[in-house]
Amino acid sequence: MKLVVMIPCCDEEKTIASVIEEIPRDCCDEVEILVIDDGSTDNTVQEAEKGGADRILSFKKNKGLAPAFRAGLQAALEMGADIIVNTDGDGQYNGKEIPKLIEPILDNRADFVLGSRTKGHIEYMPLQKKIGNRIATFITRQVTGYPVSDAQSGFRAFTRDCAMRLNVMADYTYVQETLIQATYYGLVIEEVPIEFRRRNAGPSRLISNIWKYAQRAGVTIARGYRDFHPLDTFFGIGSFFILVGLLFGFRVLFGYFKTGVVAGYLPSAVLTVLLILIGVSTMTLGMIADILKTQRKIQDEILYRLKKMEYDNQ
Ligand SMILES: Nc1nc2c(ncn2[C@@H]2O[C@H](COP(=O)(O)OP(=O)(O)OP(=O)(O)O)[C@@H](O)[C@H]2O)c(=O)[nH]1
Ligand SMILES: [Mg+2]
Repeated sequence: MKLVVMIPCCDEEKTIASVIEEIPRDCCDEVEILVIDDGSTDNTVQEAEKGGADRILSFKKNKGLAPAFRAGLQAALEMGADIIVNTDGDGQYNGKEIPKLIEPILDNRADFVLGSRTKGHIEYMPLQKKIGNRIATFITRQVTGYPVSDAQSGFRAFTRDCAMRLNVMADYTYVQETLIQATYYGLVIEEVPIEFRRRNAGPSRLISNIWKYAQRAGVTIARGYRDFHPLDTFFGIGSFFILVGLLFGFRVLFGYFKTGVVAGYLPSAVLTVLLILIGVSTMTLGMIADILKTQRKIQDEILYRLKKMEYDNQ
């Protein structure tokens, strides 16, 4: 059984070596550490080497956390990982908790294990981040139907098969998208309480502004929901327009019964037609999106089989 611990990071020269050193090398038959350096402008790579990273993947320029995560999963599969753990390079997650994190996978109970900070212990988190976390987790829970308690956690473990099933498309954050896909494809998720430490070295690299993060993560969640639940999305929006249109329609109808003419209610009549047309068009888009969902499912299945052929037959 081989474990690959992947650490996507950007400018974490102060912490990366200690993060690597903290990872227990005896929690699986074989443990390797993969660092994905996303165009760091400091000495992250040299420090990762000093810390004992087994493989370092370097991007020439910064591509973002989600592309780094995607590349990391691919590289870990190439390295022959049976289990993949993702952790951060800033030392906020405790590497000594990896055995606890992978336990549900070793026990064959789960495909995807999520380290939950809210079920565990948070040493420090600014209030606005705490609120943002709660809101994003609540939305992810509604979208996935899974009672997740900390959707933004970066301390996660995946089985090899689960890693092959995931196709991260976002360019900013992967955390919610992976949960949406895993629940949609029926993978078994389990949460494990974990410790979250204070960030000691410098400001957050990912979340410089909580509103910008909310906007970008919000778009990713909305896209995920739209892609996997197109009928609910477009029929929901379409029904709203039709309902409002009908309300105006009733106004026209009552006016007609009262006065015998429609002329006095012309603006309402026009609005009725317009809103119902928009509603019906939106529903039609939903049907097209539903066809695209089927294509997406087929493509995900093809990619899964290609990955199996590519990585399992090396
Ligand atoms: N690949 C890549 N990794 C990044 C980027 N930005 C941040 N990271 C890494 O993603 C992980 C999480 O980023 P943080 O900035 O710590 O985000 P956070 O933990 O949610 O926020 P803090 O609590 O303020 O630390 C860390 O390992 C970062 O080095 C990026 O642009 N590309
Ligand atoms: Mg952090």
